[in-house]
Amino acid sequence: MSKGTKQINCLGDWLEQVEKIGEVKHITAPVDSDLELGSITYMNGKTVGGPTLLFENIKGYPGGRLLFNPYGTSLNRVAISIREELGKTPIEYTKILADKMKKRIPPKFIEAKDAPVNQNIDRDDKVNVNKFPAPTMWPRDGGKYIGTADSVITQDAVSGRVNMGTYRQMILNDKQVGFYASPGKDAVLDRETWWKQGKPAPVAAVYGQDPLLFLTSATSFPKDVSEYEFAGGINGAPIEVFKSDVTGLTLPANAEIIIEGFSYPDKTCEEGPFGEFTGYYGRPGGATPYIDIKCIRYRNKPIVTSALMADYPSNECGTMWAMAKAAKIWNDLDALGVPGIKGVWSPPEAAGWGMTVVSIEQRYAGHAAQTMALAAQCMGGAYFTKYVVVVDDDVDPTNLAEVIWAMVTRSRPAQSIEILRETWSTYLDPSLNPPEIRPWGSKCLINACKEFKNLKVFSPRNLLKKEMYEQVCARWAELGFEGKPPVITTFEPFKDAHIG
Ligand SMILES: Cc1cc2nc3c(=O)[nH]c(=O)nc-3n(C[C@H](O)[C@H](O)[C@H](O)COP(=O)(O)O)c2cc1C
Ligand SMILES: [Mn+2]
Repeated sequence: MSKGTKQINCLGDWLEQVEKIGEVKHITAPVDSDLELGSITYMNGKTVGGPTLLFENIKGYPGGRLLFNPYGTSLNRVAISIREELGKTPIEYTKILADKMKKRIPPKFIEAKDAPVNQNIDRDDKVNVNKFPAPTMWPRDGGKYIGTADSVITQDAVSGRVNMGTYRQMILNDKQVGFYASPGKDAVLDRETWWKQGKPAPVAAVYGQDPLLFLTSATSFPKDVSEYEFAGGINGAPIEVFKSDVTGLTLPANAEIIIEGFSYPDKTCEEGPFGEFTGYYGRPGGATPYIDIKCIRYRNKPIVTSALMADYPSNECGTMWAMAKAAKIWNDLDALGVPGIKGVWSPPEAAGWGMTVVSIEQRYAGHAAQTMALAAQCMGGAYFTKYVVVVDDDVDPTNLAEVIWAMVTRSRPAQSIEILRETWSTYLDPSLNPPEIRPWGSKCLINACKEFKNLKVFSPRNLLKKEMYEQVCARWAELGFEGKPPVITTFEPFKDAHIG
């Protein structure tokens, strides 16, 4: 955290800072949780960089508050979450986040009684998850979703490692919520470790957490390390936690709401459908484990966080998800020793995680092909992603227009494209039909770099001479243009290039 800026410990601290930059819109008019909350969020999301919405008057939930799409498409709100100053480029933030992800700080345990989330504790008969506002977002949704922008906490029964992941929860009744998780995710592997021992799996879901915990929950970190440690590393200080007397789980002390209970292998519910991050309803509703809630902890006047899944730009699987994924892939490529990586991006336009772009300074024959193969299958990049594009370092991977231009001018489809088959995907991919073939996916790898073996004969780019660019910049106002001249960073390399 930079000097003079208050440390963020909870959602309230984060909101205070986001409020200062004018990116929280308070909605005090009465709004219905049934479709209206979601529709307003979808329409607000159409403005790229628009505010997060704090609903303060939800019909049927007196005093209830709900924060919809904390991140959306705002780079500023990601910057605040990763404790950075505003004003940097997406690639600069991605690199900063990648570096911060390399640090790990274990959480700090405090007494349960000192945890703000324990201001109110409802146990057993008193449990009623319906006291908190939860939206039905889309017309075909199977029910009200209380958990979307959440952190679900599970533990490996054997190693004891505590996991945090973002998983959806549909309300079934006052004391039960669905627990949908895709195959291969840590929460699925964790719950199976308990079930294998013949025990119920302890599970907690946090609504209204520090958005940094939401970011780390939504990122694919190594399976044997707790996300608490990565969150601490990014935070620059340990995350405050306490040990639950109900499930034994390690829970975030400063959350707004935590539900906790147990999940059983032989107890399932009809869950979904749910309008998902792809912009489509996922698989038809199906048998899903659920959480039997034993305890609900909450602050006074808590805020529920919610994520709308939609087509871009209204998708909460947007800038945050894209940047966290890109940062993780960058670190994975570094760890594998791939040289010359200039930038990694996962365009939020591509359903958050559908595409990866890596820019490299090509150093040797096969470098580009190697980069795209590893970016496609490393832990940070393998899930769902269908298109992996590698571009040269004069192309900004965060600028889709530049990426597409590189694809059409530098790749040769017959030579530059590889297909990977039967890869890690999801039941939520609408293109996998009939649905029985899910969750296997495939990936298209596109080498959109200038062919390394033909670099010497590759047509030079039309580039400005640096001196002429600077001259025009200096005369910009005199020439009658308003505002600043465009920023251009790549120039004609030959000083004495003959013009005319
Ligand atoms: C808003 C949002 C909602 C998500 N919902 C789900 C979900 O319902 N099921 C799922 O399997 N993954 C979901 N994900 C993706 C996982 O959170 C993500 O893959 C994460 O890395 C899982 O972490 P883990 O494997 O450490 O538990 C969601 C991600 C976001 C950003
Ligand atoms: Mn994990």
